[in-house]
Amino acid sequence: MTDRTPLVIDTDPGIDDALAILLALASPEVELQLVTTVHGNVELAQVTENALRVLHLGGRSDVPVAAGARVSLVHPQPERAGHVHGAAGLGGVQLPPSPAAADPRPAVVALAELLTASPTPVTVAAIGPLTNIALLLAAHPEAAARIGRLVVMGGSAGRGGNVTAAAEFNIWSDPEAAQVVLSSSVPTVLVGLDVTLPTVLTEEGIARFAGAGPVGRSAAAILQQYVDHSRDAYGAAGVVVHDALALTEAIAPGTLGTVRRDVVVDTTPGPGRGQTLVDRRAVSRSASAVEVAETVDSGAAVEFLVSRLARLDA
Ligand SMILES: [Ca+2]
Repeated sequence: MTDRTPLVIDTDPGIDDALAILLALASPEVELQLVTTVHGNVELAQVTENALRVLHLGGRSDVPVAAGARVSLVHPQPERAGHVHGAAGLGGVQLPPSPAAADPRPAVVALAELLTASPTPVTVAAIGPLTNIALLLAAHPEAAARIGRLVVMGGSAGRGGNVTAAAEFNIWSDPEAAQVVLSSSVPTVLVGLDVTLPTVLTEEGIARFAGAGPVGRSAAAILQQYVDHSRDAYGAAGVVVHDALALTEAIAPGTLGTVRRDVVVDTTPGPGRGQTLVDRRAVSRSASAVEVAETVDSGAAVEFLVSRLARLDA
């Protein structure tokens, strides 16, 4: 028996996804039971391979990885993010292959089976496009109803977008799926650009876990291309690790200050496509309301991440 919260990560690794997975492995509050993959930063086969390799890096090739959706629900995702994450998704770093193969089950089946069998509520951290979670809601609603907490990295209430003027990457990659998920009654925390952009992992912070040992060193190597991109594109001395902040909230609920809001996703084909329209006029009482993360203690969140990652080599 364990009092650790069962955790599933639905992911498209991805540099900050890799960091998020390692953070979960370093955190005694949660027990990572399943990783499901989804198209997003790069193609599905590549993100699945990356997930296997990141788990192997963290010494946990026993955690099953189930591959999910190859494409968005309705429209093809217009653009991937290889220019940020490297063509293979892990910043040009070649991690050693895992001895494990992907789970033969489709992601949605693996997720439904885990949710149905779990004696305690499961936290699901969705840090890629929401295609798999929308499919779970459609195909296995009784299993989806057993999700204890769904922590989504995505969207923006007041900071505009990062892939278009209006939209954040994960939501823009599959707006129809996001609308399905954010209008469902699954208890959901939305971790958007409002809290991720101010939370910067500096090169000094990276150096702390890079110096802890081989796992930290590999994590830092994966981040290097992202650090370079951030410096060249934005003149920033550090990187925003969106997915790792969402994982911090999944691991330590209450890390972020949230307010219950009604959220609608723009699914029109126009310039607003993928925008999250967060109604901030009032606290919502609706059953489908979303806990929108609005405040963050960025220093504490970064310290949590850095100190946990340094433990991987302990
Ligand atoms: Ca991601």
